[in-house]
Amino acid sequence: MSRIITVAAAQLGPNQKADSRAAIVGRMIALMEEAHGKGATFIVYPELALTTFFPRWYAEDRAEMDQWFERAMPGPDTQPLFDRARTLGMAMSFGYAELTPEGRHFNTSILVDRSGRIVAKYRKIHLPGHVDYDPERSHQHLEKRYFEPGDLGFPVWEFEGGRVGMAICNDRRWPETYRVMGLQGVEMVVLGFNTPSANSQRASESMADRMFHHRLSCQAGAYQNATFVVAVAKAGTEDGHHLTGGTLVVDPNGRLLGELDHEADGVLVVACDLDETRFGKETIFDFARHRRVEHYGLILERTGPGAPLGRPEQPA
Ligand code: CDV
Repeated sequence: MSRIITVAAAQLGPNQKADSRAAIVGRMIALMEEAHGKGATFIVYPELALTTFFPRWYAEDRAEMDQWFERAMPGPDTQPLFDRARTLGMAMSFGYAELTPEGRHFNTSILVDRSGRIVAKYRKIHLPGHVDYDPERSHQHLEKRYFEPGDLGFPVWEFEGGRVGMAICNDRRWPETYRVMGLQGVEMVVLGFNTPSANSQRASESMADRMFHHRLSCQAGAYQNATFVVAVAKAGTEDGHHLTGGTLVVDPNGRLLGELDHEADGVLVVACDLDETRFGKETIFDFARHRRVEHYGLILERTGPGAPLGRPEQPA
């Protein structure tokens, strides 16, 4: 199989509360057809692609939020997406809210192969925000209320002729996300995001600051692990709340290969030669030769920061 993955980063414009799943899936199919016409064989959609970003809304009774969750994948509303993907021979990845048969709630994303089979699942690990209503914030971000932290780790799969891993939104800001996948030889990280353009706890933070942090995180993760990163936004004003755009593809050098400059539905198609990951993996980021795990113990021992380890006679 070719080592080139022609990937489509399929940005969605806003999904309003009143939009039906069927209407949103219709838009996703239109993007898939456009991506196919541009030569893509793997399409990546955003986090919580099928709904509005509901964690911005507080419900005293969290069960009220179950309306935004999928009990089956594919289900009646998403089956047409799977059917179209199979007909076009398009592999895909998208995010959705998962409600398991045991009643557990996860912010999930999947890899679907060209035959329409779900071959991989990832559940978001770094859940931002808070559990309870917070009147101090300009808006709520209740992912910690409505989801459990993912329980599947950060696996990498042999997919589309390469090594592909998934992350979701806030995960992209954490070096551990990429490094755990880097240690499995990841060549393409695909992730979707819903990033409010305002920081609910810091009014002075500008949209430019938010975009800078987004690019910085994706570009650093790509470079330091010699992998492509495909980051896909749900963008625009959703239920009166603005989400940034910034759908982009980064190469293993950390360079931007392309970025959408709007906040509507649209595809960014990029041919990614996975062999371009080899140089970084075999030189400056040859982990086997250069990592010094004997000095990294604190990363697993501590979650938050603690006392400095340096002593007076042993300068830190
Ligand atoms: N959906 C997210 O995870 N959003 C966060 C916001 C809250 C900062 C993000 O990291 O983009």
